[in-house]
Amino acid sequence: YKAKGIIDKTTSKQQETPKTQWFQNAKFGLFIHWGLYSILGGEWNGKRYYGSSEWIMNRAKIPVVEYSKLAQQFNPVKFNAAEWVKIAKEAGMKYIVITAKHHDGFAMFDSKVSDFNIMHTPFHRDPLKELSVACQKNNIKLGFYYSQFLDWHEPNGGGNDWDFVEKNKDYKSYYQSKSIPQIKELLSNYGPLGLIWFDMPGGLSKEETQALIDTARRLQPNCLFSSRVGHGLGDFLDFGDSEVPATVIKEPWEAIFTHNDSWGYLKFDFNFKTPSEIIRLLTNIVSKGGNLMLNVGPKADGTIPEESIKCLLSVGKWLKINGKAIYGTTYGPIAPQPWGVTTLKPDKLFLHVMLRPKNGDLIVPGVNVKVKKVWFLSNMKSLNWKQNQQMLKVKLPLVLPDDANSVIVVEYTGKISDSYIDAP
Ligand code: H79
Repeated sequence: YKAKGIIDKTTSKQQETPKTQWFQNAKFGLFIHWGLYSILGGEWNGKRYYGSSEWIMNRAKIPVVEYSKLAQQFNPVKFNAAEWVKIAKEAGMKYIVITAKHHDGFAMFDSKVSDFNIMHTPFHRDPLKELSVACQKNNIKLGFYYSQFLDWHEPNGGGNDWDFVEKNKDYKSYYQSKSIPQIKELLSNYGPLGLIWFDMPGGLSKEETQALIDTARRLQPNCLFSSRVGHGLGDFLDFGDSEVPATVIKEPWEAIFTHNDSWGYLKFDFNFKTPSEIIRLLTNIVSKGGNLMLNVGPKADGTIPEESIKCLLSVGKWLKINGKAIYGTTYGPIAPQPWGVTTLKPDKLFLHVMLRPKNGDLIVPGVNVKVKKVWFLSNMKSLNWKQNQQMLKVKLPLVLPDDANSVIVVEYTGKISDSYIDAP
């Protein structure tokens, strides 16, 4: 799904500090897909379904009555909210978004609206409540993914054409009886939320979508809503799943990627991205002004796969050293170069060197400000440089401090020109 159009900024304009400020400074978030599908891990009746495991009910056309039985065995006794939040924190992530309800219709929280929820499992605990407590303690923003239109459990919800007949459905009654009441529960019972992550719009006109947002805003004026609420509405932009836009986007935006090839836990998928790949992905996204929300798929026992934890902690190590060039920056004013990309703070330009030029000369075009000093962020070592009207040239050592991304700080005075605006 692609976000269309641009977001409604009228509310943020009225405020001194835009309410999207925290989001734009955050840069790195954790996405968590966790639900009944985590029990199956991509396998149903001995058949394996590669790819998005949270889609298994749809892909295997599992009848509602069959799928619902999974609730009787959901018991993630190893779930520990504090541990998950600690992992996110150590990874350098500033927000967490977890599936409150995915397309399968199962509420991972205590809902009075529908019994198809986690309190009606042997687990009998509300993990979203536990996460909200742990997030508040650790100063991490919490957001909920909520599938507002697709709901394969409900006769009038979108998407299930194997139990129900799509053309007979009354989507409005589904919104009125489940979707909107559950969104209200999420906005009322879990403290202040950073955002609601809507996905896959449908069944509502623009006016009705606006009314839904208005209802939600009355409950939490500062909560952000993702653009996948539909009709060009929402507070920040999401593009397609695993999609990075080609160039700088100046509106608040986020790219979502998953650690392997599935959002939900997929027991036979070990195609995990390496820490270097994540660091470079994050860097490229931040240089275009966006956030990376990286997804993991916890198992049905409540643990995050070991591969994901290891990778996250490794990315966190890099961020501990290089975070100054990521958090609170704006997009790079210099177009991408063969060696890498840039990010910006008012008096510092950060060069993210991901590929060392063979001759060791790092050419940075378009630096039309007075350079004062150039050094490696990680070890503070000064670098030799020369500047003329066309470029800044930095002499690199034979070996760079970091394999994935060695950040160079360029301290300058003056106002650097924005090549995305000023370019002919
Ligand atoms: O929650 C994750 C996905 O389940 C959800 N968005 C992310 C964040 C999503 N909903 N819809 N889609 C993604 C697009 C649908 C893609 C599909 Fe397929 C292609 C559905 C059927 C074919 C991918 C492949 C999913 C199942 C098989």
